[in-house]
Amino acid sequence: MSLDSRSKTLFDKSKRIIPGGVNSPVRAFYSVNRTPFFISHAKRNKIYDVDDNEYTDYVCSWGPMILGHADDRVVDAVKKACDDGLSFGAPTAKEEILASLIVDTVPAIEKVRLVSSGTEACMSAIRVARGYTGKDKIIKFRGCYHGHSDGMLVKAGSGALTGSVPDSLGVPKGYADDTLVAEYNNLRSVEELFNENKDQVAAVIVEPVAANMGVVLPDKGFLEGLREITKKNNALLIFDEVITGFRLSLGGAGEYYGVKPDLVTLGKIVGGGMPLAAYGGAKEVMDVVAPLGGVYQAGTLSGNPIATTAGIETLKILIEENKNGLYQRLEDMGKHLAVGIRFVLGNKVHVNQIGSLLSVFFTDVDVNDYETAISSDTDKYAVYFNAMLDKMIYLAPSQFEAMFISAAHSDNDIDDFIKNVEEIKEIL
Ligand code: KE4
Repeated sequence: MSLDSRSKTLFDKSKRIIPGGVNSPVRAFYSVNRTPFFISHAKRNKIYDVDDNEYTDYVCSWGPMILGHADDRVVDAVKKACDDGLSFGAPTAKEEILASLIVDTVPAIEKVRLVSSGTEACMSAIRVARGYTGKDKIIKFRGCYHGHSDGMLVKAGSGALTGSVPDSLGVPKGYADDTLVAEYNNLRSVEELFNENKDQVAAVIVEPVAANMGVVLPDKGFLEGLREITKKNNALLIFDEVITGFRLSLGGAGEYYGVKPDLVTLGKIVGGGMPLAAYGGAKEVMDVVAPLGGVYQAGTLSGNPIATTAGIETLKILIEENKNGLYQRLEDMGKHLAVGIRFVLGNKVHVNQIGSLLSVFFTDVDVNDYETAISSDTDKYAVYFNAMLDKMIYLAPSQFEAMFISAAHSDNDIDDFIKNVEEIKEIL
């Protein structure tokens, strides 16, 4: 991309009136030292910038586009829905239809509330846990990201880690005091926090597969251990499935690993790319939510008719395609890609992969927790990112994010990816 590209012009203009020129930090490409591209459109597995460059997309809008971009069936339904109005601020049948699809596919969810972002889903689930248990403290894991609500920006992952600013300015000390930080894949660190904060912990919130320090898989028994420890301490277990929900399997990580949390947060795929997320869980827990119970949560655009249309169509397609082996095909492509990258790059990298979710870490150690994840060479990752972008392959512009494969990708894309990695391996 030439430096005097339309993207550069747009970036310069945007920087004057939008902080950092972007509406979400990781899009600024700051950790890969490159002017970010501005997108004009996308279709299936391809994304196009304003300079008419075509890339094969392995970001997929950070997960929502599991069907591929601009799926005709979803777009047609959304276009049709627009003719009936964009927002009412009153209940519609579509909210019940989407809620039913979620309840029927996510094992732990008996009741669900629709919101507008993953951040809002996590923030609300945490408030429900506090309201239900009457306790204040929350245990999260270093490197896990649960959106940008104040209490969660403590040793967070994703953009907060990318900018190596795990904590955030503007978070009052009091908020941080009620957020306890454990180590992912380290049950003892969780037990120690419970022992040091007897009867004060409302919940443990975890990404069942961490994907915001790069993809880090749960050790065998880790999730089961969290279930046991939270039960023993009368605390709730919250699975933040904003990324893994409908990604690892139709029922998400809870179904994949056979562990049933008390609350689940969903985002990304559940809205089909529109601003829609959700939180839900056991009826007894969710019944504390207003107007039924005393935990307040609200939203002008919650359950928006256009966003619910995109979510309904997306979930209906996933449910149907699941019968035709969609998730197996996504897993096969993920495995094919991981094996190919490992073969070409050897011990230059460590690749973690599960289903259609994977990360390439530039480190020679196994990555199974926060410490080993941050041992990666982020400068080397930036070289890899730029070299692959020059090969028209778009990856997450950060070592601490994930790669996503969609149903619109093919084995030819995977073979092409591996061929390109082979061509650049000398500089890695
Ligand atoms: P949103 O508020 O961005 O919809 O969701 C927050 C969130 C919550 N939980 C998990 C596990 C998440 O991964 C996220 C958001 N993911 C990041 C990418 N890792 C969104 C991309 C961005 O921040 O621009």
